[in-house]
Order: sequence, then structure tokens, then C-alpha cells
Amino acid sequence: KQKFAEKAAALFQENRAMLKEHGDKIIDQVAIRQLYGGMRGMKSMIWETSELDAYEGIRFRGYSIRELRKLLPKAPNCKEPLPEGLFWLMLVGEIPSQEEVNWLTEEWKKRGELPARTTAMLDAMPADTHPMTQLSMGILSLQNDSVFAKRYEEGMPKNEYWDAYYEDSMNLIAKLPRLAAYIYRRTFHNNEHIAADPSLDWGANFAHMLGISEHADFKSLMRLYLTIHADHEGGNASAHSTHLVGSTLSDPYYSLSGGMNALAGPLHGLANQEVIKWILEMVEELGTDTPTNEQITEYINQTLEAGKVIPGYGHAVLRQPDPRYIAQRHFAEEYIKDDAIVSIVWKLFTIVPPILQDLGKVKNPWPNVDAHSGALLMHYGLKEFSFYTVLFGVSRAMGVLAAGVWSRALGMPLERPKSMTSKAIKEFLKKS
Ligand code: AMX
Repeated sequence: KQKFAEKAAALFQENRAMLKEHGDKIIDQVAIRQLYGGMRGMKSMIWETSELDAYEGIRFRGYSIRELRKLLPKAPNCKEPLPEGLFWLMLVGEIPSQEEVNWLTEEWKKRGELPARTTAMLDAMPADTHPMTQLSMGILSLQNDSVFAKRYEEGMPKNEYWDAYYEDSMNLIAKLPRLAAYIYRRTFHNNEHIAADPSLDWGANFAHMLGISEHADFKSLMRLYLTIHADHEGGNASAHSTHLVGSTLSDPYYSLSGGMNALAGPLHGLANQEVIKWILEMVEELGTDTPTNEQITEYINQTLEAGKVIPGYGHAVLRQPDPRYIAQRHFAEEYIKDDAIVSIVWKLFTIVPPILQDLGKVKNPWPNVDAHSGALLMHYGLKEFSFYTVLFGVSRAMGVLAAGVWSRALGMPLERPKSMTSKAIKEFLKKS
């Protein structure tokens, strides 16, 4: 917190000076196409924690996923990074030492307990409530304890917003694995829960509380999964929703719940459940888990002819295979290369892109993060795919909340872009 405070105070001053001198410089132009096209490519917000390049993929504070798998501190006997280290990097802007990451692990353990009202609320919900609905409501149920909301009511001055936002974010991230594991166990395992193991780090403890596999490799997978899904710059729907809600000075609970509602859409985070559902339906329809390339091609064409998208393929920004896909592929190559569903995922990598390319309209025919994740989870026994987006959400919380602390520290104002009517566009065209 101290390190963050120093860096944030310095950047706040730098930005003020920079805005005074250069605030009127034009950084982008907006085409009518972008107003109708989901604002693709429009530079319109500040996001400090990560930046996405269409060809290189995501970089967190300048580091690629490949670099971070080497550089971030690790748990004993694990090759994958501790997600706690990525949170530190996003917040503080420096690769943490092992000691610093251990501190964060311990801090989240202290803050991890769920209040009884949250579990009581979840227990009162029908068991067939989608896990993402449960996650979003579970997060909101924690809002009673918001430090930000309480201090705001008490008259907190602006220069302390970040401090309260930090405390809430730390508490919320610490609780998310327990909340998510509770949702999983109540929905799919007779409401039988597994107590947290205080000897484990954040990601491994989550794996343990899910209770699917005590295999060390599954814990490694969780650490990797929770690291690579954390942030994808600010414009993606879950990040942008969290940012927008937070800009009204709603606290982190309201903001993250809003972000999770955006993540729950099939064009965004829900794609990870859609991918595995689509593959399992193919296996069932064909009656084999070793389909030929011809059979897969036929199945893809059927999906497209039915007017549906191929889940896990395409991206609003990326124009290359997603490095998050590649990281998961490397994991699979090392640990589970003989898995039948993994083999299908790899076959799709060669078959889907040329088909999408031939459609002539798809800007990125390559796989995104969601094309691979389900196959890995299935292998270790996490087969209930309606839960997959919750895993994505637990990870995404780290990025969007770290960014939220920065937004409050930098004094970001209420977000309020200008909208236009189609009539106004026509009038503009008449004049131009
Ligand atoms: N299968 C079929 N058609 C696709 C396609 C796919 N995977 N990806 C894009 N297209 C289509 C679009 O639907 C659009 O068709 P239209 O003009 O008839 O409406 C056309 O190609 C142009 O789209 P685009 O500019 O290439 O993509 P976009 O920026 O509008 O959308 C995305 C990006 C991700 C929503 C889209 O590629 C898609 O629907 N992919 C499948 C769902 C998916 O995997 N989502 C997860 C993304 C990653 C994440 O957020 N977790």
C-alpha cells in the first residue's frame, strides 16, 4: 500500500502537469463506423495495469505472458506463477519479490472469510440459478461491509478514495475463491463444502476448495488460469463495465458485480462454457471423441449455416492466436497431451481459421483464450461447464480492481461519453 501510494502520488502530479501542457492535443479521430461498430479502436480511456497489442497480445505492465511465466514468483515445486504476483505487478508496477508475494498471500488469507449472510443468500437461491448470477449476487451481498461506502458517507476527502477502494478490493479478491467454491459445491456437490486450507496460496486453496482433484497439476493449472485471465486492457466489456460503474463512485462491490454481468455474455466470458458445450455436442453427434478432419469441418459448417458463431474464435482487438491460448496449450502439451478433448481443441486450431477466413468478414480467424480453457478443466474433472465463467471472473477481479484503485488515485472523473441519434448523423452528413 505504501509503495502504491508513492507511485500513485507521483503519477497524479505528472498527469496534471502533462494535461496542463498537452491536454488539447488530438490523439485520435472518430469515424461514423466506430459509433455504429461498438467503438472498436477508439482511444477513450486510461488503464494503467495492462495494454493489448493486436499482434503481440496482452502485456501486463510491459511484460508478456511468456515472460511472466518465467519472472513471477512461484509456489514450491510449481512451474506456473502465483497469481498474487500478477496482482502486485498490476497495482505497484514492479515484479514482486518472493517475500512480497508471500505477504500478499498471507494478507488475503486473513481477509478471506465469507459472512454468514452471503452463504444464507446463496442457499436460498434455486440450485439451477446460473453460477454467474450467483457470483454477481454473492459479490453484491458483500457490499454491506464496503469500506469505501462507509467512509464516503462519513465525508472521506477525495485524496483518500484510493485507500478505501484498495481496502475493499483486497477484501473482495481475498473472498472470491471461497465465494466461487461455495457456489460450485452447492450447485453441483449436494451443498457439501470443503474448508479452506491455511497452508495454501490463493490459487491452490481455490483448487482445494473446489474439491475436484487434489492433484498438484490441477493446482498449477489454477495458478496459471487465474494469472492469464486477470486483465486485457480497459476496453473489454467486463473491464469497461467495472470502470464505468466505479466512475460514479460506486464501491468495488457494485463495480465488480456490474463487470461480472458483462462477463456473463456469450460473446465475452461465457464463451468458455460455449466452447466446451459445442465440442461435447460434436462428440455426441458424431459418436466418437476422435473425429476426422472432414467430420469436424462438416460440424463447423453446420454451426455457421445455422447462423451461429464458432465459440472461442475471433476477437475484437487481437489479430493473431491469443497468447493466453498458447500458454494453455503449452500447459496441455506438458501435462495432458494424450487427452481426447485436448486433441480436438488442437485439431480445431488448424481447421477453423481457414474456414472463418473464407467467410470474408471475420477480422480475426484465430482462437482466443476461451478456445482452450475448458479442455484443461474437463481433464481434471471439472466438468460442469456452466461454472467455467466464474473461474474467469475470479481472475478478472484482480485486473479490474487493481485498475479501479488506480482510477481513484488518479482522480478519474465520472465517465460520460457523448451519444448521437441516427437523425443527428444524417444531419451531420448533409452539412459535411
Ligand atoms: N464465428 C463466426 N463468425 C464470426 C466469428 C466467429 N468466431 N467471429 C466474428 N464473426 C463474424 C461476426 O459475427 C461479424 O458478423 P456480422 O457482420 O454478420 O455481424 C463479422 O464476423 C465481423 O466480426 P469481427 O469484426 O471479426 O468481430 P467483432 O469484433 O465484432 O467480435 C467477437 C468479436 C469475439 C465477439 C467475435 O469474434 C465472436 O463472436 N467470437 C465468438 C465468441 C467468442 O469466442 N467470444 C470470446 C471472446 C474473448 C473473450 O472476451 N473472452
